[in-house]
Amino acid sequence: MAQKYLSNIKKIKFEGKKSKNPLAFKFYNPDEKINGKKMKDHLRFALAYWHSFRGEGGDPFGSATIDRPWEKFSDEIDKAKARMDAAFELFDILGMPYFCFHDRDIAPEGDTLAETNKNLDIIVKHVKEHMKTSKTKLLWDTANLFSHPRFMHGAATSPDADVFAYAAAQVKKALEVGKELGAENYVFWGGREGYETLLNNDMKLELDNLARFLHMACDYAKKIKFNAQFLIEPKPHEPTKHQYDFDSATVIGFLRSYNLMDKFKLNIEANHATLARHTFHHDLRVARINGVLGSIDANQGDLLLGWDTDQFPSNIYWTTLAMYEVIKNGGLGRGGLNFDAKVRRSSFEIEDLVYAHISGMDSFAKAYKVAYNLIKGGEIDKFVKDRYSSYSKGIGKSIVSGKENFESLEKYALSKGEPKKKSGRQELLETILNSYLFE
Ligand code: XUL
Ligand code: CO
Repeated sequence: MAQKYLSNIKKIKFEGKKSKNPLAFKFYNPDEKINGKKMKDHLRFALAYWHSFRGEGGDPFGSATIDRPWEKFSDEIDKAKARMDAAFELFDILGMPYFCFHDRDIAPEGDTLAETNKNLDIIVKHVKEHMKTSKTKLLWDTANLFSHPRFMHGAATSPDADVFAYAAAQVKKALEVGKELGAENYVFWGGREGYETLLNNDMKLELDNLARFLHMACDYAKKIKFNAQFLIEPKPHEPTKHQYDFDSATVIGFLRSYNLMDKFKLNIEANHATLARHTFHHDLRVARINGVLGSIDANQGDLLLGWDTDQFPSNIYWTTLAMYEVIKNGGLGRGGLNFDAKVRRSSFEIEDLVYAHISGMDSFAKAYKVAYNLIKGGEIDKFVKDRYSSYSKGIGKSIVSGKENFESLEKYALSKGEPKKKSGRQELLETILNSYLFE
């Protein structure tokens, strides 16, 4: 594809860790084989259209700092097409296997829903043209059910049934778009599904309606034969004070209560986990052990700041622990690593977008290797196995196989006396992890 907007940037190549070229990968070698597959097929990186192509660098204290050359058109459809052209140039430069978008990121909202859908159709056609020649595919799409004022009280959990209906119509269209563009997943992030005060809130009805909405989405996807993996993305707060999809554990409880567990997996975002006062690692683990680790929004927060800073991931310690869970999960299946991350307001140049993605891709590639070696080395697994070994013999085996009760255990405890203390060896284990990181 002829480069129009990013013509001064060449394709990013792998040059290895000794390279000092800022426009090269140091660890991400897409075709390198590890653990039976190519790096690019393990990592399945995606670019988040909303941050990289709609982010303008504004914050509550200041206006936009980012001024892209493709934003020069006055007609909104021309502008939307130009953005998409620039995006496919960047995908090519980065060798980005996937991208993700909200419906309203890619096409402008019209005066009516019908007009909005028409705008979307025009841009979807344009995307399809690009996808004919591009290697980049759609990891997931989603519907923006939070920006427009109509959704100020929520969408599927709005107190107004007309808003529920509007949101249903919007998701119906987004599912059709996903099918049209071959999306491998479809994401439901709760937007404004939550509350500000319980004084005006019927929580039971709102949660029942959210479940009704999700069931309807599943039914419609089945009807149109859209076979994407459905994902729910937990977040504890922001924009609402309390988001219903608080964290992995809460969402799993919700899915179980409403008979949706076999229809959904989770899309875990690092910065959302930390906002819930969990580590990224924790929320991935909870999803994994419940069989619902589906995909990842790859970013990082700043632990000194209490909001969703959506930074590009560069902390190798965190990415390694994340990859540990992914490998233990047997990979991400149809999911991937979507850079739901934005360049800082002061990183306003196009090159910054490229550096940011290189940093993220390298941070996960290095992490994958470290985590793979750590698992292969086996010290952690062996330690954990030994730590719980009392459950594979004697009384422990009998507890696990359901043969004991409180009376039998009292008898055992009375005869056995004080249990022996054993160290958890946290510091040793942290040193072992470091030895793989510094290898
Ligand atoms: C918001 C967020 C969303 C979802 C998609 O915090 O992460 O961008 O990923 O709606
Ligand atoms: Co996200």
